[in-house]
Amino acid sequence: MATPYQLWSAKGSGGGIIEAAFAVAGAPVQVIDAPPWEEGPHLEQLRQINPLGQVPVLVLPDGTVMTESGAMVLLVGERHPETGLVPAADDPRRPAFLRWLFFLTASFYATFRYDDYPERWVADATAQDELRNRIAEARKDMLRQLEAAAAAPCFLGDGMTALDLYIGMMNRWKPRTDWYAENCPKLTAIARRIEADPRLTPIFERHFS
Ligand SMILES: N[C@@H](CCC(=O)N[C@@H](CS)C(=O)NCC(=O)O)C(=O)O
Repeated sequence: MATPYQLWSAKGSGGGIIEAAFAVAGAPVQVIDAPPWEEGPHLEQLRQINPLGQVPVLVLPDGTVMTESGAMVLLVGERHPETGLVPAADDPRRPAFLRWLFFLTASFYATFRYDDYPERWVADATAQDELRNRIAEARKDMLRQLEAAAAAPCFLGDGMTALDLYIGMMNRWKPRTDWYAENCPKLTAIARRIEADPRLTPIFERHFS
């Protein structure tokens, strides 16, 4: 039997986005639970394949290691073009897709590294609170930008793309579902649609039960 794709992931993490991409592609992936926030022998193994100690990490059937969820969804989408997860180079939605994929990963997702672990960046407790609060506000500003740019029923209009998978999963993260429902109705509608997709509902149930 061919070596499967291996996904190092953790409950509630961005690994769920990659699992969702594989589910849409109908392609098998072996999920390895490696929560970076829990002590255990998996931590050293995780750091060996990703020195940042983060999940998700995708190990390809040929042994190539990929970090960065944005790179992974591009790969899955390109290897499974029939999914429409990644609009093709000549698709008019392509520039917006690339823009918002990088916004979601490089600007938005990246913030969690700082306010989940403020003690890594500043020693003083007051400074840690300030860092947490400022990042929380910056994150809400970014979500308002996303809300203004969102179409319906999917982020780019018709046709689910990888952006919708991010929006679905991130809806459960800070500032949490209730804030989204109150402030970002379009993102909320996209997230609900994604969670209700029968290919994806089991992933959400596993990640958020
Ligand atoms: N840029 C990375 C971010 C990954 C990330 O922040 N992962 C979180 C879990 S959702 C993590 O592993 N946090 C632990 C840490 O940063 O130490 C990506 O897009 O994959």
